[in-house]
Amino acid sequence: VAPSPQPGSSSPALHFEVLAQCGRARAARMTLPHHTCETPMFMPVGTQGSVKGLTSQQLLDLQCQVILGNTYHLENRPGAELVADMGGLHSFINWPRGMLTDSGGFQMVSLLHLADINEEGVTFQSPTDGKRMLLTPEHSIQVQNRLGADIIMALDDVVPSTAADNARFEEATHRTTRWIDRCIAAHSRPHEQNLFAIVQGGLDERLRDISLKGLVARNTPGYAIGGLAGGEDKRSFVRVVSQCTAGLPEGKPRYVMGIGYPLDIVICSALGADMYDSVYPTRTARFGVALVPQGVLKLKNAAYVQDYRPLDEECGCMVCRRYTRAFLHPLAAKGLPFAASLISYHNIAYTMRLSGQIRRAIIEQRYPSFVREYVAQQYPRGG
Ligand code: PRF
Ligand code: ZN
Repeated sequence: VAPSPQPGSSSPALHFEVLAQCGRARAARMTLPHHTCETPMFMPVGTQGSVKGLTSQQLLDLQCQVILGNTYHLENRPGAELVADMGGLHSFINWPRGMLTDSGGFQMVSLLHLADINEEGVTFQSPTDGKRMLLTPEHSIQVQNRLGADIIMALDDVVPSTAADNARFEEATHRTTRWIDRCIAAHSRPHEQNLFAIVQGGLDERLRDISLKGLVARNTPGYAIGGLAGGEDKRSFVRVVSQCTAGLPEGKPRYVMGIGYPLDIVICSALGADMYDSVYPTRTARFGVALVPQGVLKLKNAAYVQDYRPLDEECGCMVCRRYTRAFLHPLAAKGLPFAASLISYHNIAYTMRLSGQIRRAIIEQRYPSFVREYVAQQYPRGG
């Protein structure tokens, strides 16, 4: 019997090929203008164009394939025009591999709390000079076209899941679909950059379905699942991701935005997601917290004063080969940038290694047992 063909797709600037499937989980290869990526993959976030505490050489050493930049932060400082004059984000930050920029709306809504959203766009007060600024779908795409990332994100109407009623979620769902048409029309570089649509709809099955149908009909090169990671309960989280991955095309990449807890990456991959991003590994490092297979180590804790083991015996990263928990403890306790930098390095190494293990388990058709072992390791008493 001939093997059944695996799903895939080709767009002018993205080629996606599923190499193996295990249940709903899949391992794929995604070719972008600047890099060929292996999925499932984790993408570290570099807000201002740099991943906090790490050099781009370190990100290369860590096998990072794509890093994130934020439209809003980069437009604010140094400005997209200046970045474009420097030859785009890749040469500005000296990063040869994949880049993805987020559209900016989510950052303004979540970080500033000053944003006011209407049909035209997102209005916010600039944190640098206090001026009122309007970010429209057209402006977000124009800025992202100037920055030149391999993947650019549609401007979506993101509702903070805590402070909203059903009518607001309904409005945001339909508006996100109307805005994707404005984003597509404004996108001037479809042969160099891939515009991804973002599924919204809160925790409501009917709204998620409306969003999925509307966006899938627009046939973008890839899709993101937005509106999650705001502290919703795990059952709702799993239900929404599951519904979205089931409703998205099999042959295109699926990106769950804002996901970085190791267990969430493991679970979303089981549901058929391919890409993740989060500040979690680097942010938690700045609080002195290291990711390990058993959970986390809070290095400020006095328990590590005489602990001469590496952070993670299984890791083998530059930090785990050179430094002990006892060495890192006082630096973390004092909140020194050096500690943040070393722990960030390890935490990214951990998350990258996890993605690789997930991928291998899928290819070797043993993902269900991998998930069971991973969960058992993190919750040894069944908690
Ligand atoms: N939309 C955009 N960026 C995001 C998200 C989203 O929903 C999330 C998840 N809430 C993280 N980053 N544009
Ligand atoms: Zn390590």
